[in-house]
Amino acid sequence: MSTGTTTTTTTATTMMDYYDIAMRAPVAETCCSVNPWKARLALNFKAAPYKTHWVSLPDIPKTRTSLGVAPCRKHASGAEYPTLPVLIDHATGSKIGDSFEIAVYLQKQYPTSGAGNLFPQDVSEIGYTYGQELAPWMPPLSERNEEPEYDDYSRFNREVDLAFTTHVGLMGYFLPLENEAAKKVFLDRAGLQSWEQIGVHGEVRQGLLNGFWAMLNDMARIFKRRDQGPFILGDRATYADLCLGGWLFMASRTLPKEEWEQVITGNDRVYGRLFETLGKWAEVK
Ligand SMILES: N[C@@H](CCC(=O)N[C@@H](CS)C(=O)NCC(=O)O)C(=O)O
Repeated sequence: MSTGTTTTTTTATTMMDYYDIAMRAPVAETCCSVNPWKARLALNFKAAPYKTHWVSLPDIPKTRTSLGVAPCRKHASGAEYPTLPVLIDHATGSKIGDSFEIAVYLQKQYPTSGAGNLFPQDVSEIGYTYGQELAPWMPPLSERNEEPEYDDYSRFNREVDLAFTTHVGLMGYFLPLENEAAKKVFLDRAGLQSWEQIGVHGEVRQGLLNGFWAMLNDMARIFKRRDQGPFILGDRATYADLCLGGWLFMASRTLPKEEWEQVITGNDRVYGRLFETLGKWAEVK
């Protein structure tokens, strides 16, 4: 007779399905979408078993619909903006379509998995704010959940997103998009005809770069609170590092070489050391 005991596990053992945006082959070397990178770093941090499904950019809306995951972002027009990543955990029947929610889910469901707690301490003390909203023509960031779990991390994530998204024009032209159909999605959205028009060159680039360097320089103060790194709070990684890491992975794969070199060598190498250390959770599976 069954004793009626149930087996619970706090570590992930069932293969999950993970959805990221396909770039040009070899995709493991080119994938560069920031929010999927944040979730990938979290999945690897938690040593979760998962398989990545690469979705062509124009197919994101129908993929998200077929998975039954409602969009969590809107375009500036107010129209729904279906995005990736999405994570499906068959062990619990959970479907999660937002990188922050994925990290929270992994922590709640699998508290002791992998490298441990993604949210080990309050990070409101980091106190970082970018202090500027996005230009009105840019797709707004996802609305923050009113009362999110780990509110301090959610706020930090939003400020980092504001800081980098403001300068994302430096990277857009260099996205290693899969094909013309993927480029057309961006061109149609921006009302442009040729990929060249996406590029930011010359004096305009210099102006945006000046803002980018100033932003990175100011943001570097978040590292000044501890004696040694490589993480924001010292020798222990938190999800805050992974939020910043998502942007560093995108920048590493899209910025022209000399600009990327400046990111990782500048500011006492705080970004360079963080990026290198996060490499241990950067495997593309
Ligand atoms: N709040 C969402 C935002 C996700 C998001 O914006 N994803 C972008 C890639 S980083 C996307 O899917 N873009 C698709 C497109 O531009 O068509 C999250 O954190 O997952």
